[in-house]
Amino acid sequence: HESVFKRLQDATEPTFVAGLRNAVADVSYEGLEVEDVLGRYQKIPVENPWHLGDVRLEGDQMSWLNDAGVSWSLTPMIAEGRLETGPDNPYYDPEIPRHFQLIMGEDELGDPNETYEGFSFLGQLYVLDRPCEGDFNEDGIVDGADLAILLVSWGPSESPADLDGDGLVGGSDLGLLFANWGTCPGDGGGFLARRPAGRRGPAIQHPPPAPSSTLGTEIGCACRHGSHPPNLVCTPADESDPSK
Ligand SMILES: [Ca+2]
Ligand SMILES: [Ca+2]
Repeated sequence: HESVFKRLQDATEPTFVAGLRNAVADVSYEGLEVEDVLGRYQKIPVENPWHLGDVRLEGDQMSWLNDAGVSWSLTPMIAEGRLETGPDNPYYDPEIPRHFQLIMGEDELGDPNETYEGFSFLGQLYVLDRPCEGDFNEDGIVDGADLAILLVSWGPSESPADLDGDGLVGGSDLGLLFANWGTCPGDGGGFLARRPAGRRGPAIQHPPPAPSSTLGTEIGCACRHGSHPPNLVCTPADESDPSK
């Protein structure tokens, strides 16, 4: 830990500090599972193909494969908050353990929450590139167009609009969509919201804009006070709303 603290002392870059603070703070990895860390990652910012890659699981073997085609094995130590690397890691140093330190997200007060965000490696943040929940038309923003798609699928459905996967497009999916309103990807909090504009998609706005007032109010009431599908009480406002 000595080297970590030395680097922490020397660190000035906010993202670096954020990553390291997770490493030294009392972060709970309870509930985090191997499946949660699988997927595609990107370093912020991406500067070369080593900064994009996938954490994969083939059989029992976890590995990292970057876009430069370089791969090394990982040993998941999820409960301890890290993926360990070994001698096949090009950065391997027998004197210094160089693992992927798992990073949990932060709430508005900067305290760790239970959302897995990515990992830090060699002091760099790699963020899990998770699909944008609620962005059904994949235009990089969750807005009225996506809401319209959800409303059309209301009821028992195998539509992608069934965000929580319970076989029903309903109020809980609506809640998830509103939770991601305007932002893509992420939860609108934590270091993800402070990251610079990425190579893909629009710059992340912080705080995310609220849903349009008319639409939001009507849908919100319908959602809170009854189980009626919102399209029974709401006009398709997003289509008639000139601001859309
Ligand atoms: Ca969209
Ligand atoms: Ca659902």
